[in-house]
Amino acid sequence: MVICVAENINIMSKTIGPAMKERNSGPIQNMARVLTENGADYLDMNIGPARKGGDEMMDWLVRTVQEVSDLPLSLDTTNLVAMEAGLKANTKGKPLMNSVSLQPERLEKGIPMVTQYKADVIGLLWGKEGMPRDADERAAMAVDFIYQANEAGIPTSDIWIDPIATPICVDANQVLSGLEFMSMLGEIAPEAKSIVGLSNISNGAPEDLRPYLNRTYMMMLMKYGLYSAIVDGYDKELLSIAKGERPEHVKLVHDIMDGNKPDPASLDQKELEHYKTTRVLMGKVLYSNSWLTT
Ligand code: THG
Repeated sequence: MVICVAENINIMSKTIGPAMKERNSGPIQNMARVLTENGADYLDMNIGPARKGGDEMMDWLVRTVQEVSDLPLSLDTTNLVAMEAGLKANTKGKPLMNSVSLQPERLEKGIPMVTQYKADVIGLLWGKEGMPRDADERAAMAVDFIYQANEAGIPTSDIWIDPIATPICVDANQVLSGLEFMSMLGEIAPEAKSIVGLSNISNGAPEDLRPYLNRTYMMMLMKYGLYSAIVDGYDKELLSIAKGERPEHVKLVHDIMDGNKPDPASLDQKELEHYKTTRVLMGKVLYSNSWLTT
């Protein structure tokens, strides 16, 4: 079972963005209802950087969504004033702060908020010099984050480490090192949780093909005990996989990762899609928009 944080209530969305700005609750509440029905475990409240008025927007958004859904919320903003407004407005279970990075100023202000509001926190592996370059840098940053949080009294089990997924069409090596890091996290900090933004991986790919990358990528991460994922809450197939309802396909993907090459002629359509997509995400085949058909 992978905990699913639905990403769809976000300010970048063509329908939700304007609704947030106009404080038009209808489209947002409709979406929150559907995501809840679809089986999401958390709803991400993504208001972006929201430099001006972010606190009012987050406060309004949290109240609006809580009127129609009992799901716990993930508060997604880099604006810590807005973050605090969301934590104050929250009434539905333990909230998830999305996120606190390793940038010194964000750590300093973000960590005390985690303890004050008894929240869970996403430890985003983004530091002074930006994004980690490989698995070892991610490991070092994860250790650093957990250490500093523990010092402030936050138990490791309240920390969800996010190695930051990047688009496959931009850098296949980053996808590989993210996976490699995930294989290490269980040994580095067995009590820490993990979270990965699956849609990041398919950013830039044709819209109709994105789900193939997101789904197979999640199956690959499941090999290393992925705890949670930020997902497209309209992708019901993805939610089924997360709930453990596609064990044969997951096994196939893990076998391929272990180097056991199935005979492509023996695979049905869906298995073949997972096979091809796994090979692309493993860096064995160069990504192109026609990876499924060639
Ligand atoms: N880690 C953490 N938080 C995150 C991310 C992460 N928050 C933001 C992001 N990544 C996850 N959320 C989204 C939200 C939308 C999309 C991708 C990731 C997306 N949207 C479509 C697009 O841009 O084409 C369509 C938007 C729409 O119209 O709804 O792809 O990695 N901790």
